[in-house]
Amino acid sequence: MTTFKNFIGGQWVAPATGEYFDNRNPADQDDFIGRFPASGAEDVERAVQSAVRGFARWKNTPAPARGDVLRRVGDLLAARKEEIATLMTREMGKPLAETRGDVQEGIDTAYYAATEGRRLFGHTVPSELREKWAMSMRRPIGVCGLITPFNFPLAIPTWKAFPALLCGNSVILKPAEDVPHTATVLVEILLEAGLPSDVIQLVHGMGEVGKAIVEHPLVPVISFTGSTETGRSIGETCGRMHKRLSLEMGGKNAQIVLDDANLDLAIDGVLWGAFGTTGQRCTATSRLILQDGIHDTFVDQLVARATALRLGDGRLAGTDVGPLVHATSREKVERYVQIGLSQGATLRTGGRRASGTLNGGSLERGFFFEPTIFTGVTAGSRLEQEEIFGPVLSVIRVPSVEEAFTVNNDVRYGLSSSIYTSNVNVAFRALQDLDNGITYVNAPTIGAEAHMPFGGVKETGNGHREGGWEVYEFYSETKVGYVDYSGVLQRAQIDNY
Ligand code: UN1
Repeated sequence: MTTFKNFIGGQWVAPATGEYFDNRNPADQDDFIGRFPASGAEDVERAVQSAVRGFARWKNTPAPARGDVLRRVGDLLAARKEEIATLMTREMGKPLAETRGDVQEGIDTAYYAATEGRRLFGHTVPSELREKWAMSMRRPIGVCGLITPFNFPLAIPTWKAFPALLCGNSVILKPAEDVPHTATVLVEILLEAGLPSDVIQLVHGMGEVGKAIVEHPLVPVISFTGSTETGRSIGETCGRMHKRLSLEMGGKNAQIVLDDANLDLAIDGVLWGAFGTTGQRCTATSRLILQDGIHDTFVDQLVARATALRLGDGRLAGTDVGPLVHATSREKVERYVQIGLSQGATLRTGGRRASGTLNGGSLERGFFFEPTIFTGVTAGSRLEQEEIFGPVLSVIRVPSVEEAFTVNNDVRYGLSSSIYTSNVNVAFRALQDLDNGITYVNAPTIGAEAHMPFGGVKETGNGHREGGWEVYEFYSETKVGYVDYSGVLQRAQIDNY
């Protein structure tokens, strides 16, 4: 039996609780990966004490040198890309092409962070007074508590950890309990690349570990990706404790297809957006808004293509769609199928657990669910409004561009949206009017690139962005410096006016 450990205080250690949880392959519950620490508040306390010491030293390491460590991390991830992709697929199910992409997103994030070590721009501006210098610079903040989800087991921890580290902070990582193996390998790589061992702490476990991190007074920065409900409660604690908080939460993303669209391209797009990662992306396409003129033809072709998707072990060539991550997420999907049926939507394909064979065994050993499409979904119904996080696509029929925009915007979330049209004016209107953090034109709702800001409006986020240049502002504090070299007292706003 493989028993894994936490990384706390510069060592791989067993949890103070003495307790563990099992990690199994969601495609085949008979495939046991290992047992991982079910840690508690005492483990978090040790991690924080060590991270505070790590911060004191790391913040004084020059940013270009911090960047050099992250460049080596990128090199090591690249060298081990195939191995990490394979263990990630075994751990959470999505096909190898997608886990390779997940590792690549981490590599991209590492190389971006490495170069940022030679930027971290401040501003120098003219002073309103003579012989006086006015400038701003970026300072690290302290210990950052990072709580990450299962769906991008490598990429999302790197989105948070690499900019946090580059800015000179120390990090406590609490990965989702579904994907502890990938996080373990990431920490091994950070250490191998030369990160001082008290600058990174890895604490495995369930929700109480995250809670202990969020509530710890010596952790001033929290970044969380997950459900809106958990994010709201983290936000309440962080508000009370004056913590800096970045939230990435739910989505109910729509792809709009207008009558003038390239339909083949739009079908490829929605299949990838809705059923890639088994619909378990914050950016997944869960609504398809079709204009009247193309509705029927589009649905017929889409249903045929979705029904032909091959479910299976993501490590095998030919698998299009892997399993859901665990039993409770499949139960949630099943509940929403019932909700859709009871609200009068028409089930066009899927709607049930998959049967058939897997590696000579049965698909029933995993949490497989057939790609599911409902048509006749009413705007405002629960199926249309609520995040499902599974392979369920709701089709809404609209008469006009205006109505398509209204339906897109009329949900509580606002992460990504997509529009297929050949009309450049309408495309630019969509960029302007769709209430989302990201809008794609003639491309699906998924596919954000690591060097661009990532995040959503309304209940998807709290105004911060991951990725790109903006995330470096989240993980650093602005400091302003004035240097008066005139040799006399100069009173701003007074002596010069
Ligand atoms: C997420 O859905 O949680 O844009 C992240 C994408 C990926 C990242 C998704 N690059 O789909």
